[in-house]
Amino acid sequence: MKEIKDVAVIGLGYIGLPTAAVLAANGLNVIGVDVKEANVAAINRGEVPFVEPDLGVQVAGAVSQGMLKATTDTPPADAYIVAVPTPFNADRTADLSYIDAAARGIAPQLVGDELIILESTSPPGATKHLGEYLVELRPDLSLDPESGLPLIHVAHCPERVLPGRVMIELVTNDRIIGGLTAVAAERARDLYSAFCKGGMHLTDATTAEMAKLVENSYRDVNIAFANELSVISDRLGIDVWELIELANHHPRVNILQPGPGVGGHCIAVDPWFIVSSAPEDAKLIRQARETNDAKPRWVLDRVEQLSTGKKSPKIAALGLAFKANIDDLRESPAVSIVADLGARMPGATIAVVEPHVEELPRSLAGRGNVNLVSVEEGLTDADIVLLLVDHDAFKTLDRAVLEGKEVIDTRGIWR
Ligand code: SAJ
Repeated sequence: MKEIKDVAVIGLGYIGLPTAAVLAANGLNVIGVDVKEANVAAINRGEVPFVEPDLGVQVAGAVSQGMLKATTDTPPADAYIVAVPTPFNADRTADLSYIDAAARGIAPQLVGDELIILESTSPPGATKHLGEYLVELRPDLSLDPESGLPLIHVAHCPERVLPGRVMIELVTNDRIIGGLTAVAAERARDLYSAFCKGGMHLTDATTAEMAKLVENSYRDVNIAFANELSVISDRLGIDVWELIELANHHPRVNILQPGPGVGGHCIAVDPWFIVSSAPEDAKLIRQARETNDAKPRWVLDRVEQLSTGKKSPKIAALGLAFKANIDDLRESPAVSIVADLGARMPGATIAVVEPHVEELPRSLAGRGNVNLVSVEEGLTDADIVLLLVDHDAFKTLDRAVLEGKEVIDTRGIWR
């Protein structure tokens, strides 16, 4: 069996680049592949095209030692790690086109005995699809040990690292490794053991795919429960955060926190991959998505109620990121709430405060009644203060500045 010395990592984004850097730091010869030429050039200069603590040092070190290079063309390698996006289509089925494109790059380079690992979060069956597509492109190779043809080994190893802690969690988290065959899983485990200090749990590919989706769906369902409680509590005139805090004193209860909705590119997306693979059965998972997706609308309705009778209300919207203390605006409920407010209330002025960004995202930038301002400016003459993200900077605000204003605190930080 071939010893793995050269690894190609396809997709140098939030997961692929850290994985490439950590493999290179542990003695493997790594070639990173990406379609974005500017990112490839930056990485070859030892620079990182996005923010992730400690990643810059590792990339710079690996590049200067000649262990990490980036390119736009997939090279021959002993192992391939595919870490490309898996967004969803308009009908919420998974878009596997980036995985297919990666396969078309890999296929011509294969000679047999390579290990191909899919790391992208994927719907059940995607790893099998990748394996079958590779052998369709290369009928001289096989996945089947009985075939008599040279084999390729395909496995799924989903990433589960938390943005902001990627370089730590890559090393310390447990990993789930699902092979199309037992040999594929074992070979993937051997590769990850170069840097992974967590437990490595071997299974089949579909179970590994589902495990990742289930982790994020578990969180989504729990947050949906909290969001539903917040709507019920509002109707009953009670404080949902006190309610949850009290219930969580029970030794077997651990309810998460309500908010303005669920954002990010994982929890708001992954449950749909389960729903689309079993639409008749995934009732609770679908309902949780719908409950969380409905929360921004509920927040909007509350702002509108408080604005009734005011001719040109001044609204301060605090926070745009999808969660606290980060600059990531992807799938952020705060962004969609501000965009909808701007459209639904043309007479209102919306002062957005987001200390983690320098400019408004494109979806907000063109709106005449939405501006990015400092926290002082935003609060000075606001009629309504709408807290959307629990950034530390907002938690430490002097509450006196809120006096005399209508306050909607969607994260419960000013209770
Ligand atoms: N949120 C709430 N209430 C809560 C917790 C979170 O409303 O009590 C909201 C956040 O504000 C945010 C969204 O949920 O809008 C998601 O935030 P998150 O911190 O729960 O998760 P992500 O998306 O940053 O990262 C998740 C993690 N998954 C789990 O914790 C099970 C991470 O480990 C995964 O690697 C990541 O998804 C991924 O890439 O799939």
